[in-house]
Amino acid sequence: MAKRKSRSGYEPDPKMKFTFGLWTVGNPGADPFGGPTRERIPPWKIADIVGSVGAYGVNFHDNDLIPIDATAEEAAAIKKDFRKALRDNGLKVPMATTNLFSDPVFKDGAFTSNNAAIRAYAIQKTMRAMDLGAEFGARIYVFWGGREGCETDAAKDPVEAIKRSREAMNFLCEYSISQGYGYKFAMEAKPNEPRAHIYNAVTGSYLAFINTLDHPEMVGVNPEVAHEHMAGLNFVHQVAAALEAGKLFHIDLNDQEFGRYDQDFRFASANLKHAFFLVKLLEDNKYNGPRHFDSHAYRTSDYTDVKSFAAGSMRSYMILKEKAERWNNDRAIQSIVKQVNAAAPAVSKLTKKFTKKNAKALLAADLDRVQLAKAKLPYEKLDQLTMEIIMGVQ
Ligand code: GLT
Ligand code: MN
Ligand code: MN
Repeated sequence: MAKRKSRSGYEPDPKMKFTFGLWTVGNPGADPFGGPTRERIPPWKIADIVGSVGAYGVNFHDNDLIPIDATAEEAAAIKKDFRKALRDNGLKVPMATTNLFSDPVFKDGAFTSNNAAIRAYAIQKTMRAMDLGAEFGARIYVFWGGREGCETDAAKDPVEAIKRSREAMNFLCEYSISQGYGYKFAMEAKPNEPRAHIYNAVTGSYLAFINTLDHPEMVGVNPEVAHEHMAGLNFVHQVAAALEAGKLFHIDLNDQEFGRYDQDFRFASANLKHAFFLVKLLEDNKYNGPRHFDSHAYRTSDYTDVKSFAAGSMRSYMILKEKAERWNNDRAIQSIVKQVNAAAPAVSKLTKKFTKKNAKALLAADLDRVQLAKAKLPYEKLDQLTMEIIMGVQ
Protein backbone atom coordinates (compact mmCIF):
# COMPACT_ATOMS: atom_id res chain seq x y z
CA MET A 1 0.00 0.00 0.00
CA ALA A 2 1.27 3.51 -0.86
CA LYS A 3 2.60 5.37 2.19
CA ARG A 4 0.35 8.17 3.39
CA LYS A 5 1.97 11.57 2.98
CA SER A 6 2.26 14.14 5.71
CA ARG A 7 0.01 17.23 5.67
CA SER A 8 2.67 19.14 3.74
CA GLY A 9 3.38 16.37 1.22
CA TYR A 10 0.99 17.39 -1.55
CA GLU A 11 2.83 20.27 -3.18
CA PRO A 12 1.70 21.12 -6.72
CA ASP A 13 3.64 19.04 -9.21
CA PRO A 14 4.71 21.11 -12.28
CA LYS A 15 4.02 18.02 -14.42
CA MET A 16 0.33 18.48 -13.56
CA LYS A 17 0.38 21.89 -15.32
CA PHE A 18 -1.96 23.51 -12.81
CA THR A 19 -3.25 26.81 -14.13
CA PHE A 20 -5.63 29.57 -13.06
CA GLY A 21 -7.29 32.30 -15.06
CA LEU A 22 -6.80 36.02 -14.52
CA TRP A 23 -10.60 35.99 -14.23
CA THR A 24 -10.66 33.31 -11.53
CA VAL A 25 -8.05 34.32 -8.97
CA GLY A 26 -8.77 37.98 -9.82
CA ASN A 27 -12.53 37.50 -9.51
CA PRO A 28 -13.79 40.36 -7.32
CA GLY A 29 -16.74 38.42 -5.88
CA ALA A 30 -19.70 40.08 -7.60
CA ASP A 31 -22.91 38.10 -8.16
CA PRO A 32 -26.26 38.94 -9.77
CA PHE A 33 -27.50 40.31 -6.44
CA GLY A 34 -24.52 42.36 -5.30
CA GLY A 35 -21.42 44.15 -6.47
CA PRO A 36 -17.79 43.24 -5.85
CA THR A 37 -16.59 42.41 -2.34
CA ARG A 38 -12.89 42.43 -3.29
CA GLU A 39 -10.99 45.28 -4.92
CA ARG A 40 -10.06 44.67 -8.54
CA ILE A 41 -6.36 43.98 -8.87
CA PRO A 42 -4.18 44.35 -12.00
CA PRO A 43 -3.02 41.33 -14.02
CA TRP A 44 0.54 41.49 -12.69
CA LYS A 45 -0.74 41.27 -9.11
CA ILE A 46 -2.95 38.31 -10.00
CA ALA A 47 0.10 36.61 -11.53
CA ASP A 48 1.95 37.23 -8.24
CA ILE A 49 -0.81 35.41 -6.33
CA VAL A 50 -0.85 32.53 -8.82
CA GLY A 51 2.94 32.31 -8.59
CA SER A 52 2.95 32.47 -4.79
CA VAL A 53 0.90 29.28 -4.49
CA GLY A 54 3.21 27.37 -6.84
CA ALA A 55 1.01 27.03 -9.93
CA TYR A 56 2.38 26.33 -13.40
CA GLY A 57 0.63 29.01 -15.35
CA VAL A 58 -2.01 31.65 -15.82
CA ASN A 59 -4.55 32.01 -18.63
CA PHE A 60 -6.55 34.98 -19.82
CA HIS A 61 -9.35 36.39 -21.95
CA ASP A 62 -8.22 39.30 -24.12
CA ASN A 63 -10.02 41.76 -21.88
CA ASP A 64 -8.81 40.25 -18.59
CA LEU A 65 -5.41 41.51 -19.66
CA ILE A 66 -6.24 44.52 -21.83
CA PRO A 67 -9.49 46.39 -21.13
CA ILE A 68 -11.71 46.58 -24.21
CA ASP A 69 -11.28 50.37 -24.48
CA ALA A 70 -7.56 50.62 -23.58
CA THR A 71 -5.32 52.85 -25.71
CA ALA A 72 -2.25 51.38 -27.43
CA GLU A 73 0.00 53.00 -24.78
CA GLU A 74 -2.07 51.59 -21.91
CA ALA A 75 -2.01 48.15 -23.51
CA ALA A 76 1.78 48.27 -23.89
CA ALA A 77 2.25 49.26 -20.23
CA ILE A 78 -0.05 46.47 -18.98
CA LYS A 79 1.73 43.87 -21.12
CA LYS A 80 5.12 45.01 -19.87
CA ASP A 81 4.10 44.66 -16.19
CA PHE A 82 2.42 41.34 -16.83
CA ARG A 83 5.37 39.95 -18.72
CA LYS A 84 7.64 40.87 -15.82
CA ALA A 85 5.31 39.21 -13.30
CA LEU A 86 5.28 36.04 -15.45
CA ARG A 87 9.07 36.03 -15.50
CA ASP A 88 9.44 36.79 -11.79
CA ASN A 89 7.04 33.98 -10.91
CA GLY A 90 8.20 31.48 -13.54
CA LEU A 91 4.68 31.26 -14.96
CA LYS A 92 3.58 30.10 -18.41
CA VAL A 93 0.48 31.12 -20.38
CA PRO A 94 -0.68 27.81 -21.88
CA MET A 95 -4.17 28.99 -22.89
CA ALA A 96 -5.89 32.12 -24.09
CA THR A 97 -9.48 32.91 -24.99
CA THR A 98 -11.79 35.72 -26.09
CA ASN A 99 -14.36 37.56 -24.07
CA LEU A 100 -17.37 37.31 -26.37
CA PHE A 101 -19.96 37.77 -23.63
CA SER A 102 -19.42 40.82 -21.37
CA ASP A 103 -19.89 43.73 -23.74
CA PRO A 104 -23.48 44.71 -24.65
CA VAL A 105 -22.63 44.19 -28.34
CA PHE A 106 -22.75 40.45 -27.60
CA LYS A 107 -26.11 40.49 -25.80
CA ASP A 108 -27.58 38.25 -28.51
CA GLY A 109 -24.48 36.17 -29.08
CA ALA A 110 -21.25 36.56 -31.01
CA PHE A 111 -20.62 33.96 -33.73
CA THR A 112 -24.36 33.16 -33.72
CA SER A 113 -25.66 36.70 -33.49
CA ASN A 114 -28.51 37.52 -35.86
CA ASN A 115 -26.56 40.58 -36.99
CA ALA A 116 -23.92 39.81 -39.64
CA ALA A 117 -21.79 42.81 -38.63
CA ILE A 118 -21.70 41.59 -35.01
CA ARG A 119 -20.70 38.12 -36.21
CA ALA A 120 -17.86 39.71 -38.18
CA TYR A 121 -16.84 41.81 -35.16
CA ALA A 122 -16.75 38.66 -32.99
CA ILE A 123 -14.43 36.96 -35.48
CA GLN A 124 -12.26 40.08 -35.74
CA LYS A 125 -12.06 40.35 -31.92
CA THR A 126 -11.07 36.68 -31.73
CA MET A 127 -8.32 37.13 -34.36
CA ARG A 128 -6.87 39.99 -32.30
CA ALA A 129 -7.16 37.96 -29.10
CA MET A 130 -5.40 35.05 -30.81
CA ASP A 131 -2.57 37.44 -31.71
CA LEU A 132 -2.39 38.48 -28.05
CA GLY A 133 -2.39 34.89 -26.76
CA ALA A 134 0.32 33.90 -29.24
CA GLU A 135 2.42 36.84 -28.05
CA PHE A 136 2.48 35.24 -24.60
CA GLY A 137 3.15 31.73 -25.90
CA ALA A 138 -0.35 30.25 -25.62
CA ARG A 139 -0.87 27.09 -27.71
CA ILE A 140 -4.40 26.26 -26.63
CA TYR A 141 -7.29 28.51 -27.52
CA VAL A 142 -10.61 28.08 -25.71
CA PHE A 143 -14.02 28.85 -27.17
CA TRP A 144 -16.76 29.23 -24.62
CA GLY A 145 -19.95 30.39 -26.29
CA GLY A 146 -21.51 31.95 -23.22
CA ARG A 147 -24.06 34.02 -25.08
CA GLU A 148 -24.42 31.75 -28.12
CA GLY A 149 -27.99 30.89 -27.36
CA CYS A 150 -31.41 32.39 -26.76
CA GLU A 151 -34.23 32.95 -24.34
CA THR A 152 -36.83 32.07 -26.96
CA ASP A 153 -36.46 30.00 -30.11
CA ALA A 154 -38.57 32.64 -31.85
CA ALA A 155 -35.43 34.80 -31.80
CA LYS A 156 -32.96 32.66 -33.70
CA ASP A 157 -33.01 29.74 -36.09
CA PRO A 158 -31.12 26.95 -34.25
CA VAL A 159 -29.98 25.32 -37.51
CA GLU A 160 -28.68 28.66 -38.76
CA ALA A 161 -26.86 29.06 -35.42
CA ILE A 162 -24.93 25.84 -36.03
CA LYS A 163 -24.00 26.96 -39.55
CA ARG A 164 -22.82 30.35 -38.26
CA SER A 165 -20.69 28.68 -35.56
CA ARG A 166 -19.12 26.42 -38.18
CA GLU A 167 -18.33 29.33 -40.46
CA ALA A 168 -16.58 31.17 -37.59
CA MET A 169 -14.57 28.13 -36.50
CA ASN A 170 -13.48 27.31 -40.05
CA PHE A 171 -12.38 30.90 -40.59
CA LEU A 172 -10.43 31.01 -37.32
CA CYS A 173 -8.73 27.65 -37.91
CA GLU A 174 -7.42 29.03 -41.20
CA TYR A 175 -6.34 32.23 -39.45
CA SER A 176 -4.29 30.24 -36.93
CA ILE A 177 -2.71 28.22 -39.74
CA SER A 178 -1.93 31.27 -41.86
CA GLN A 179 -0.31 33.03 -38.89
CA GLY A 180 1.65 29.90 -37.93
CA TYR A 181 0.32 30.05 -34.35
CA GLY A 182 -0.02 26.30 -33.95
CA TYR A 183 -3.11 26.67 -31.79
CA LYS A 184 -5.23 23.75 -30.72
CA PHE A 185 -8.82 24.92 -30.28
CA ALA A 186 -10.85 23.66 -27.31
CA MET A 187 -14.62 24.08 -27.34
CA GLU A 188 -16.34 24.47 -23.97
CA ALA A 189 -19.98 23.52 -23.50
CA LYS A 190 -22.48 24.83 -20.99
CA PRO A 191 -26.24 24.23 -20.93
CA ASN A 192 -27.43 27.64 -19.68
CA GLU A 193 -26.32 30.83 -17.85
CA PRO A 194 -26.05 33.53 -18.92
CA ARG A 195 -28.55 32.56 -21.67
CA ALA A 196 -31.67 30.57 -20.90
CA HIS A 197 -30.47 28.04 -23.48
CA ILE A 198 -26.95 27.77 -24.87
CA TYR A 199 -26.29 25.91 -28.13
CA ASN A 200 -23.98 22.88 -27.93
CA ALA A 201 -25.18 22.40 -24.37
CA VAL A 202 -22.90 19.50 -23.44
CA THR A 203 -19.44 18.26 -24.39
CA GLY A 204 -20.91 15.43 -26.46
CA SER A 205 -22.59 17.99 -28.75
CA TYR A 206 -19.19 19.49 -29.53
CA LEU A 207 -17.64 16.07 -30.15
CA ALA A 208 -20.21 15.64 -32.93
CA PHE A 209 -19.87 19.23 -34.23
CA ILE A 210 -16.06 19.07 -34.49
CA ASN A 211 -16.19 16.36 -37.14
CA THR A 212 -18.17 18.68 -39.41
CA LEU A 213 -15.36 21.29 -39.47
CA ASP A 214 -12.76 21.80 -42.21
CA HIS A 215 -9.91 21.10 -39.75
CA PRO A 216 -11.27 18.65 -37.18
CA GLU A 217 -7.71 17.65 -36.22
CA MET A 218 -7.13 21.16 -34.78
CA VAL A 219 -10.23 21.17 -32.63
CA GLY A 220 -11.04 19.40 -29.38
CA VAL A 221 -12.95 20.15 -26.20
CA ASN A 222 -12.54 21.88 -22.86
CA PRO A 223 -15.10 20.23 -20.58
CA GLU A 224 -15.92 21.90 -17.26
CA VAL A 225 -17.08 19.95 -14.21
CA ALA A 226 -19.72 22.51 -13.19
CA HIS A 227 -21.23 22.79 -16.65
CA GLU A 228 -21.96 19.10 -17.10
CA HIS A 229 -23.19 18.83 -13.51
CA MET A 230 -25.59 21.72 -14.18
CA ALA A 231 -27.01 19.50 -16.91
CA GLY A 232 -27.28 16.62 -14.44
CA LEU A 233 -24.70 14.57 -16.32
CA ASN A 234 -21.90 12.32 -15.15
CA PHE A 235 -18.87 14.50 -15.92
CA VAL A 236 -16.45 11.57 -15.78
CA HIS A 237 -18.29 9.93 -18.66
CA GLN A 238 -18.19 13.12 -20.74
CA VAL A 239 -14.45 13.42 -20.20
CA ALA A 240 -13.97 9.73 -20.97
CA ALA A 241 -15.72 10.23 -24.32
CA ALA A 242 -13.41 13.16 -25.11
CA LEU A 243 -10.30 11.26 -24.02
CA GLU A 244 -11.21 8.18 -26.00
CA ALA A 245 -11.76 10.33 -29.09
CA GLY A 246 -8.35 12.00 -28.62
CA LYS A 247 -10.16 15.31 -28.11
CA LEU A 248 -9.40 16.27 -24.52
CA PHE A 249 -7.27 19.34 -25.27
CA HIS A 250 -7.91 21.19 -21.99
CA ILE A 251 -10.02 20.76 -18.86
CA ASP A 252 -11.77 23.18 -16.49
CA LEU A 253 -11.73 21.81 -12.96
CA ASN A 254 -14.13 23.18 -10.37
CA ASP A 255 -17.16 21.91 -8.50
CA GLN A 256 -20.92 22.31 -8.48
CA GLU A 257 -23.90 21.06 -6.53
CA PHE A 258 -26.34 19.35 -8.90
CA GLY A 259 -29.45 21.33 -9.79
CA ARG A 260 -28.14 24.71 -8.67
CA TYR A 261 -27.01 27.91 -10.42
CA ASP A 262 -23.53 28.04 -11.98
CA GLN A 263 -21.46 27.86 -8.80
CA ASP A 264 -17.83 27.51 -9.95
CA PHE A 265 -16.79 26.17 -6.55
CA ARG A 266 -13.26 25.14 -5.60
CA PHE A 267 -12.31 21.79 -7.14
CA ALA A 268 -13.38 18.76 -5.08
CA SER A 269 -15.30 20.85 -2.56
CA ALA A 270 -18.83 19.61 -3.38
CA ASN A 271 -18.82 16.16 -5.00
CA LEU A 272 -15.81 14.31 -3.70
CA LYS A 273 -16.67 10.94 -5.21
CA HIS A 274 -17.02 12.38 -8.72
CA ALA A 275 -13.79 14.35 -8.20
CA PHE A 276 -11.98 11.16 -7.20
CA PHE A 277 -13.09 9.28 -10.32
CA LEU A 278 -12.24 12.28 -12.48
CA VAL A 279 -8.68 12.47 -11.16
CA LYS A 280 -8.36 8.71 -11.52
CA LEU A 281 -9.59 8.90 -15.13
CA LEU A 282 -7.14 11.68 -16.03
CA GLU A 283 -4.21 9.97 -14.33
CA ASP A 284 -4.96 6.43 -15.54
CA ASN A 285 -5.19 7.74 -19.10
CA LYS A 286 -2.04 9.87 -18.76
CA TYR A 287 -3.76 13.13 -19.68
CA ASN A 288 -0.91 15.59 -20.10
CA GLY A 289 -2.65 18.85 -20.99
CA PRO A 290 -3.10 21.71 -18.55
CA ARG A 291 -5.32 21.21 -15.51
CA HIS A 292 -7.06 24.54 -15.29
CA PHE A 293 -9.05 25.59 -12.24
CA ASP A 294 -11.99 27.57 -13.55
CA SER A 295 -13.47 28.48 -10.21
CA HIS A 296 -14.02 31.44 -7.93
CA ALA A 297 -13.32 31.87 -4.24
CA TYR A 298 -16.42 32.45 -2.10
CA ARG A 299 -17.75 35.97 -2.18
CA THR A 300 -16.92 36.16 1.52
CA SER A 301 -13.16 35.70 0.93
CA ASP A 302 -10.46 38.34 0.99
CA TYR A 303 -7.28 37.90 -1.09
CA THR A 304 -5.57 35.96 1.70
CA ASP A 305 -8.43 33.49 1.58
CA VAL A 306 -8.25 33.52 -2.24
CA LYS A 307 -4.74 32.10 -1.84
CA SER A 308 -6.13 29.31 0.34
CA PHE A 309 -8.72 28.67 -2.38
CA ALA A 310 -6.05 28.42 -5.10
CA ALA A 311 -3.63 26.35 -3.04
CA GLY A 312 -6.50 24.12 -1.88
CA SER A 313 -7.58 23.40 -5.48
CA MET A 314 -4.17 21.98 -6.38
CA ARG A 315 -3.73 20.25 -3.04
CA SER A 316 -7.05 18.42 -3.39
CA TYR A 317 -6.01 17.24 -6.85
CA MET A 318 -2.69 15.93 -5.51
CA ILE A 319 -4.46 14.18 -2.61
CA LEU A 320 -6.96 12.53 -4.96
CA LYS A 321 -4.13 11.53 -7.28
CA GLU A 322 -2.52 9.67 -4.40
CA LYS A 323 -5.86 8.06 -3.55
CA ALA A 324 -6.26 6.92 -7.16
CA GLU A 325 -2.83 5.25 -6.92
CA ARG A 326 -3.91 3.65 -3.66
CA TRP A 327 -7.05 2.31 -5.41
CA ASN A 328 -4.98 0.92 -8.28
CA ASN A 329 -2.64 -0.83 -5.83
CA ASP A 330 -5.23 -2.09 -3.37
CA ARG A 331 -5.24 -5.89 -3.38
CA ALA A 332 -8.86 -6.39 -2.31
CA ILE A 333 -10.08 -3.89 -4.90
CA GLN A 334 -7.97 -5.30 -7.69
CA SER A 335 -9.07 -8.84 -7.01
CA ILE A 336 -12.72 -7.78 -7.40
CA VAL A 337 -11.85 -5.84 -10.56
CA LYS A 338 -10.18 -8.94 -11.94
CA GLN A 339 -13.05 -11.20 -10.92
CA VAL A 340 -15.77 -9.10 -12.58
CA ASN A 341 -13.85 -8.60 -15.82
CA ALA A 342 -14.36 -12.20 -16.82
CA ALA A 343 -12.37 -13.32 -19.83
CA ALA A 344 -13.84 -15.64 -22.49
CA PRO A 345 -11.08 -16.01 -25.11
CA ALA A 346 -12.91 -18.54 -27.26
CA VAL A 347 -15.84 -16.22 -28.00
CA SER A 348 -14.23 -12.80 -27.61
CA LYS A 349 -11.87 -13.56 -30.47
CA LEU A 350 -14.95 -14.05 -32.64
CA THR A 351 -16.43 -10.62 -31.85
CA LYS A 352 -13.15 -8.73 -32.42
CA LYS A 353 -13.94 -8.40 -36.10
CA PHE A 354 -16.89 -9.33 -38.25
CA THR A 355 -16.23 -12.05 -40.82
CA LYS A 356 -18.80 -14.48 -42.13
CA LYS A 357 -16.83 -17.26 -40.50
CA ASN A 358 -16.76 -15.54 -37.10
CA ALA A 359 -20.46 -14.78 -37.35
CA LYS A 360 -21.23 -18.41 -38.10
CA ALA A 361 -19.09 -19.61 -35.20
CA LEU A 362 -20.67 -17.08 -32.85
CA LEU A 363 -24.18 -18.20 -33.82
CA ALA A 364 -23.14 -21.76 -33.01
CA ALA A 365 -21.41 -20.89 -29.72
CA ASP A 366 -22.75 -22.33 -26.49
CA LEU A 367 -23.58 -19.24 -24.39
CA ASP A 368 -25.83 -20.28 -21.53
CA ARG A 369 -27.61 -17.15 -20.30
CA VAL A 370 -28.79 -18.75 -17.06
CA GLN A 371 -25.26 -19.80 -16.21
CA LEU A 372 -23.85 -16.41 -17.26
CA ALA A 373 -26.29 -14.55 -15.05
CA LYS A 374 -24.92 -16.41 -12.02
CA ALA A 375 -21.51 -14.69 -12.15
CA LYS A 376 -20.90 -12.72 -8.95
CA LEU A 377 -20.75 -8.92 -9.08
CA PRO A 378 -19.79 -7.72 -5.59
CA TYR A 379 -20.11 -4.05 -6.44
CA GLU A 380 -21.38 -3.09 -2.98
CA LYS A 381 -18.14 -4.39 -1.52
CA LEU A 382 -16.11 -2.70 -4.26
CA ASP A 383 -17.84 0.63 -3.77
CA GLN A 384 -17.44 0.50 0.02
CA LEU A 385 -13.72 -0.21 -0.37
CA THR A 386 -13.55 2.75 -2.77
CA MET A 387 -15.42 5.01 -0.36
CA GLU A 388 -13.08 4.00 2.47
CA ILE A 389 -10.14 5.11 0.37
CA ILE A 390 -11.87 8.42 -0.33
CA MET A 391 -12.82 8.79 3.34
CA GLY A 392 -9.21 8.18 4.32
CA VAL A 393 -9.47 4.98 6.36
CA GLN A 394 -7.94 2.68 3.73
C1 GLT B 1 -16.41 32.26 -17.88
C2 GLT B 1 -17.04 30.90 -17.92
C3 GLT B 1 -16.04 29.81 -17.98
C4 GLT B 1 -15.22 29.82 -19.22
C5 GLT B 1 -14.36 31.00 -19.34
C6 GLT B 1 -13.71 31.00 -20.68
S1 GLT B 1 -15.15 32.46 -18.99
O1 GLT B 1 -15.88 32.50 -16.61
O2 GLT B 1 -17.88 30.75 -16.79
O3 GLT B 1 -16.62 28.56 -17.81
O4 GLT B 1 -14.34 28.73 -19.16
O5 GLT B 1 -14.29 31.85 -21.58
MN1 MN C 1 -18.52 27.70 -14.87
MN1 MN D 1 -14.92 27.13 -17.85
